[in-house]
Amino acid sequence: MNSSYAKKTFAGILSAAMIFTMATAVMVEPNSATFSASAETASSDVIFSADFEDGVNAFTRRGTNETLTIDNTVAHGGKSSLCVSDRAKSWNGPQLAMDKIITAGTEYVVSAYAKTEWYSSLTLSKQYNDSTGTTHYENILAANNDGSSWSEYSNVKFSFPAGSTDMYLYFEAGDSNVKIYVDDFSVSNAPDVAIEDIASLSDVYAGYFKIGTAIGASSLASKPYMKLVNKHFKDSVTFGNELKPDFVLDKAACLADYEKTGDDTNPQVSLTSAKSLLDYCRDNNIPVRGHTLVWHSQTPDWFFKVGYSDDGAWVSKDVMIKRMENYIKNLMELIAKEYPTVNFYSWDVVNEAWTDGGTPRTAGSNNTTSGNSAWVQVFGDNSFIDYAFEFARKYAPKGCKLYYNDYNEYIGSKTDAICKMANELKEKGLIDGIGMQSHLDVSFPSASAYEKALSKFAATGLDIQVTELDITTSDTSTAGLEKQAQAYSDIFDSLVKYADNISAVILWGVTDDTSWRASKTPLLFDAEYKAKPAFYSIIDGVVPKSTEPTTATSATTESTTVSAEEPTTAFSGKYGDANCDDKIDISDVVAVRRFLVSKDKYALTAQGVKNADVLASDGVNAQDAVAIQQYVFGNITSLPVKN
Ligand code: 9MR
Repeated sequence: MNSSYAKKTFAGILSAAMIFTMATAVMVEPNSATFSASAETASSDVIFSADFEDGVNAFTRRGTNETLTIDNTVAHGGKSSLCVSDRAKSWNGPQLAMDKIITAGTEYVVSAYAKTEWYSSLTLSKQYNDSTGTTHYENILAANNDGSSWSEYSNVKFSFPAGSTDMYLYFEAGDSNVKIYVDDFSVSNAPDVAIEDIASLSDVYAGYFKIGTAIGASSLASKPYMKLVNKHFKDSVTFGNELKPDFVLDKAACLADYEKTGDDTNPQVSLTSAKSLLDYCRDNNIPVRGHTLVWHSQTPDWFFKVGYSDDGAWVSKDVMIKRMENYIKNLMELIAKEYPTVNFYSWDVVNEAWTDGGTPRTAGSNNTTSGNSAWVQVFGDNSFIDYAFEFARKYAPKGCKLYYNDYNEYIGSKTDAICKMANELKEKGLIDGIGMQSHLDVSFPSASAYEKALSKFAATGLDIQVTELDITTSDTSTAGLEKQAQAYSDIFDSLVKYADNISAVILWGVTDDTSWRASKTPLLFDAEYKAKPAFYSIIDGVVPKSTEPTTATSATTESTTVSAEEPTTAFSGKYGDANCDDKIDISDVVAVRRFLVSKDKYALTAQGVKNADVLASDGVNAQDAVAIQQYVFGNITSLPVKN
């Protein structure tokens, strides 16, 4: 991308700061007492409500001890609320059975007021059984209540995976001694929000590389979310969890097979968790990145233990080689049999096998000590990688490309270890590419450090895929989001530079609120399904591959000039003030960028157009936005820009 998206503006303030540790769960901890995670408009389509004026309604207790009463001394609206007292465990509290109220696989919003008797964590959660009968407990919104004011839950999105049964919404509180109060509770159909009429990301990058995203089974329940997937990320999807070892390895079937055959080297697999996603990819003809076959994380210990027992001895290397081969064989065969038309164009064969220092992981169970590897425990070293690629090559569908995938891949010693391993596997014809996860932050790594890793990986001659891109920011103010946009722009500049070596760029999710790093808003769309400055920054200035025009992108090629009929009177506006609010600030930069993407949708007034044309009379274009931004950040001191 020959983008000039204010590249220089922030060059001086990028600094090396933090290295990520990989978290395994996301807690959404809003800092205000109103928790809203929904699209802008609540549906008026209320399908259940309870104001607790006349009784506890359909609510029941989760445990056996609690007492549910109507309390006439504490109320949000009306005269009373639901009070849950005599709690004995933190998970005790009020629950509402949902099976007769909602349909699994569809998105809804819940609104309520809740409080605790005194300060405590207060969590809105859901419980359900999946189609195998396994019970899941998942937080919808985890926060604290100060014990005096009501926490407002305003149109908070939730859904249950298709096929779920025994579904509940419930509140629980960390302090098992506090009473929980709930009032004005309602469930509504989620509004079907229209998505913005803007350029499609995968169209903008057509000819450069595929653009894709990660989705989960729960994503399918949200119509607006899936509209964004279909518009911007239709080249490729990765399942966030559903094809990982802990989702596909079927312990009950493994034990049954072992009992029947006496052979514990033929692991049985199931696509139950991935079914709805595979159906979606089949029905919409969307190519899939398989993620992931061999990983130290999200893999049960019993897979490595004698007789598939939870607490048995580790198996020998010979047994594990057989298990690994049969696991990969069985999985590939099951997918080919049940989903013959789904295009698995690539697979992450091994994930995260090297430490940042370029050494193998410590032997042991990741489930006991995070970061340890049961593969290293059984093999003694990283020699399991060769076997994994050998078996993947043997059983993966024809044409499916095989990748080694890792994070912090720009840290020198890790880059070098990956390159060494990749070159050796390449010699043997076992590997096709390197996956750079790319979980980045606005402050680290620098674009040049990232590009250095790209250049080293490109030098192996293997393909590169950016497999899990997101860029966090702790500052979610307008200026913070602009800084994030700059970081995205810088990374995409490097990716375009290496486009000949890169076949796919995959974002790790679509909207911030559903990200594994939600509190740091790392993605291109916000919770209201609106494109963020980061989105505009990466489509800005991309020269379409097919038509090769002489100027900027499809979105920005048209310069808008003030009508020729306009008299050429002296300028009487305020240069830079694109939104005519009498101030020149970052919102003017955003207004200009949006205008360049869609003049209809993000129209500027005639005066706004004149004010925005700070490069003097050549129409509004991307360079005007850059100049206004430079002015806002003090890099230039006056507007318009004089030649
Ligand atoms: O996005 C995944 C998240 O839902 C899971 O809780 C987490 C658990 O390990 O895994 C996340 O995906 C990871 C990916 O598989 C490998 N690279 C790091 C990703 C983020 O943790």
